[in-house]
Amino acid sequence: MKIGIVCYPTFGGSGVVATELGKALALKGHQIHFITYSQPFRLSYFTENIFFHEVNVSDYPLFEYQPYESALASKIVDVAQHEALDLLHVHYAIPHASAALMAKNILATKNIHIPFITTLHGTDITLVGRDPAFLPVIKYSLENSDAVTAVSESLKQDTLSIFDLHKEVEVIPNFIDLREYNVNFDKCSRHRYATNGEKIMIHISNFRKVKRVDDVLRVFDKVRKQIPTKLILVGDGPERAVIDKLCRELDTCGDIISVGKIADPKDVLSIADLFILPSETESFGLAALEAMAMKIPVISTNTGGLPELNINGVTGYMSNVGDVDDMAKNAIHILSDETTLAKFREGAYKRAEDFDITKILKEYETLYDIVVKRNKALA
Ligand code: GMT
Repeated sequence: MKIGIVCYPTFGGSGVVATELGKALALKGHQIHFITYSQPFRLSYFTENIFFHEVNVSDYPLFEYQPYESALASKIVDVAQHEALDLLHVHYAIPHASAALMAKNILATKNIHIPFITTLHGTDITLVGRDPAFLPVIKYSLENSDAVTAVSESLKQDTLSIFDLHKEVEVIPNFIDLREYNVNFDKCSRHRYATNGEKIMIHISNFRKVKRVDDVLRVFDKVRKQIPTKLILVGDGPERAVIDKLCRELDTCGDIISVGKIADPKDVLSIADLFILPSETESFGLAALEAMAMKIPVISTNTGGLPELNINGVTGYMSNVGDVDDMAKNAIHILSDETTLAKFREGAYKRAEDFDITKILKEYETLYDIVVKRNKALA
């Protein structure tokens, strides 16, 4: 099948999912065309089945805001027509679903009938999407998508209620390729970060408010008072300054290592003992799944789709949003002895097996077949 994939190419879960999906589909012989404004950050190589089409927006002096959505729709039309795409799969509703719908309508005037699938990832619904500035356009684009998928049951329910949507939303969870995690990582750097054999906690995010990175620091502060521990922060974003200030107030900066944005975090995960994700809302928590695939237990909140991933007492623990005392208590329990840690490591890995790409890829391929056949029958 020839599939166009539209996504955000920068750091963020939806771009990771879209890119890894494209790579896996290409390996299975599908021809994949990424259509986006820069090369997806996880796409470090190209194979014969992967193509990249850059969306450019001219910087006219008249524009205070660049009309990216129009440029994207035009590029989709061009690629769909000249590469003879069978299907378009857009990740993150804003503005990808409406651009895809516009492209589909334009293509129909040329007697080209191409269906599109919209995959919802989280903040496109739970934060940005519910903003009245976007809501009518997203609702209309979802209603007119040929299929809509959500990465968790929780996100599906949010979508149905926020948009009062009378349309089927299929849940296809996020995934990891376990083969990439079952390799021998060079763990020598562990001794550089934890010179005196300390435990290592890790947090990975885009440091937006919704991630509550300040709670990461508060939990860490409580844990290190009981167990010698270091904290590795991976990523960067708008909350950086808040974190820098808080670590000075708590006097924890000396035990925190900020490594910035890392395209593929497996190496740094390989030296960690515990992952922490205290988000306000989280539709799935791909970063937590990636940690679990590296046999790292997860301390998270119990919000959104996290209970569909993290199993209390097995893969880690969940607490109410903001309950840093409970999160710290649970972290200390897991880190307090090697037998407990080993048991949680095993539990985390076993759960990650449920989300292996070999299972999830089939679900996407089945949906692609259904949508393409239905579209052909209608055309
Ligand atoms: O909001 C973000 O953190 C970024 C966003 C994205 O589009 O990259 O992440 C969302 O999608 C991920 C991939 O499906 C999910 O794993 C994250 O849970 C989700 N983030 C939120 O819901 C906050």
